Amino acid sequence: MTASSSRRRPTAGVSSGRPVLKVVLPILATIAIVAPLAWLWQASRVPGSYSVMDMGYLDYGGGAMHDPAGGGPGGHMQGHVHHSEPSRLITDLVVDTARPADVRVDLVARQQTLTVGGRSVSGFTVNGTSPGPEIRATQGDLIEVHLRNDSVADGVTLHWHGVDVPNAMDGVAGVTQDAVPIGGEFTYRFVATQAGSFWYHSHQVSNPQVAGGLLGSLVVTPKSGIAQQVDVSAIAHTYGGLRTINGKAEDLRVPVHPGERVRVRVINTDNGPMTIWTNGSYRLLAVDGTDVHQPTAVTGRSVTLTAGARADLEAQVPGDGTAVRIQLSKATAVVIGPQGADVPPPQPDHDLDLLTYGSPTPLGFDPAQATRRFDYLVGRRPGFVKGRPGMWWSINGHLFPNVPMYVVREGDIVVMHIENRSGEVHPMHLHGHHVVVLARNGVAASGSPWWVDSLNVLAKESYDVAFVANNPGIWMDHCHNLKHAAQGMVAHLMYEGFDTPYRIAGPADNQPE
Ligand SMILES: [Cu+2]
Repeated sequence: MTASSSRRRPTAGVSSGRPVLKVVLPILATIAIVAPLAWLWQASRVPGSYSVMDMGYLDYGGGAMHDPAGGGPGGHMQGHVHHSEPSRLITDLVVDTARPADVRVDLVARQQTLTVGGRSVSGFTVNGTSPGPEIRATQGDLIEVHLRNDSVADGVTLHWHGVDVPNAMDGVAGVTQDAVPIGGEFTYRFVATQAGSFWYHSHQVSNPQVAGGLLGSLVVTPKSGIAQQVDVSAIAHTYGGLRTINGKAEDLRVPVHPGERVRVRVINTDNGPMTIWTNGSYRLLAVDGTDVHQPTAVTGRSVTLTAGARADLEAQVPGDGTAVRIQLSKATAVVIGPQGADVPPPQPDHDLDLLTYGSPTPLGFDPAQATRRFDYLVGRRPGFVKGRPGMWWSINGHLFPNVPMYVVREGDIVVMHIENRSGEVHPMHLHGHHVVVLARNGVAASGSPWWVDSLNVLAKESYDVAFVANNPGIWMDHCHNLKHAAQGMVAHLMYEGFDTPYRIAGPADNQPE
């Protein structure tokens, strides 16, 4: 029956229909493949100018939602928060304008050729050098930095890495300010509430500008001073493939008398983690500007310093006329004491584990009382970012810009689960806050509270971190391998009720990554 009817039909229709199908079917098949790709491509594109407030979708972390209609997984650029009350602009988030500055610094940014290790490298300077001048302040000081852009074509900003500044001073182009054009100026004012080792760098077109040396150190000492006789900063930076300390492709020699103690502030300004080790014993006094509680003497262990992170090491020069050698990689070292110690000591097989180093002391808040719990799951998958096809970093399965916008309220206790399923290491950096590590791979921290602003998350590792939402504004929460950030590994933490007048791209051509 079926056969005969199908045999009859051809005479009626197929002789004329077959050529049509031959044309239509491949077209339909092509559309079936291309249409979703075109949609994905379209969804990955970012407008010529946009607010970060419109990025991705709102993630309330299980906490209170101001406007349920505005939440949930939205699509492309659908995440804008609709407030029933007018939101405050982050430009209001500044220190007391009537308070005079205690430390005042003028910084001039220039785009120029650097000479590193006898080689010419195109880069950037601050006040004519790279790194720029070290800013030193005493805890509690109001620091005022006057930035002028002399010749950086793409514009510049200054971000105070590790300093929990008021949001309007965070220096992120397109989020907290416009990029400063050639001839333009910007004044940063913030109080150095925390003593420790920090650094500043541009957050406009940050990957080339930071790699090119638009950076410097910021050291805040306690009012009571420090216990060590010598205090030295060592900025580890790679210029055009050359490893340097404080801009020089050679060992940093610090003359110190036998028996004296020295504090070495190592600042990793590169995109990848570095390993530090010594020929003797040391104590790790502070991590990311926060003191370790009761740090013990360490021998035969290296310290891993992730991109953007700082480690304050204390070493004592032996009384026998030898020197201490602190390797900041195989190529460069800080040599403390008399001449000698010219041979790099062997690199230890094991790392100092900050999950267990030092002794516990109260955190000042209870993470078990968390009011928000977020996931920051880093993966890698094919797709489109900014209209370009490729293998891209994903956050909770989403590609930039359709990534989570983490929403908090002031006073929230926040727990974040960071998990790295991307196959590569990521230095995770939350602006405006320090987070404390609760656990790594599910193993609870048992040493000193391990406070960080830059966290080395290896492939297949997971971390649970916690913080108190005590610094309102809109804050980047991104990978500090700035190449990865430029590839879209950027999300934001926003406080409900705040908005920014600045735009990514736009007339100032703001490009924070
Ligand atoms: Cu990364």
